[in-house]
Amino acid sequence: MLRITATAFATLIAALPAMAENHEGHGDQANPDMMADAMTADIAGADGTPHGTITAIPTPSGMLHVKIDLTDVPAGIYGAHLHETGLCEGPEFQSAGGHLAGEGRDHGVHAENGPHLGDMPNIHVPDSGEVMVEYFLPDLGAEQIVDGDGTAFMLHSGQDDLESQPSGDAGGRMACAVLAAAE
Ligand SMILES: [Cu+2]
Repeated sequence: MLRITATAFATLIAALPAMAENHEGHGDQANPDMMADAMTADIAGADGTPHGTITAIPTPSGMLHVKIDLTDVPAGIYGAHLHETGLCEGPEFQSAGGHLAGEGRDHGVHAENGPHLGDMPNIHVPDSGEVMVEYFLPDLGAEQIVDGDGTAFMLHSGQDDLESQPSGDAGGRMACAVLAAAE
């Protein structure tokens, strides 16, 4: 028992200088911590009802790791996207603009030039009203999330057909979260 503890302690001590060095190493980039930091935001309906959280984590692979933890949502199948403007103004949430699309790209994985950078699979919410999902979004880094207009997460009131332009015929905008605020 004592031996295991001592080994763990030694490992921690050995790791400390490396961690410190890493932090300093980031200093010469324009936005040192932005690249690696997770962004977490509260998801809310137009009336302010909380519906959970979204966390977006830029990764060294160039993919954005997204975790969505939904609460208090009626059972159903809902489209989910990242939208181009980080502004959630009810009741329609039109302030969030269209999808975070990417140059020359169409909506949906079933479209020839799809998907948009911010397209995600539909979220299937069970009777409990709670579900947690994780997605990987290719070619999406921190610089596209934290741009001048910011980025919003949008949960729609209908199912995304993953093909119709420009937004998958996913119905209205049910809940929104500001991942990075519009400047
Ligand atoms: Cu959308």
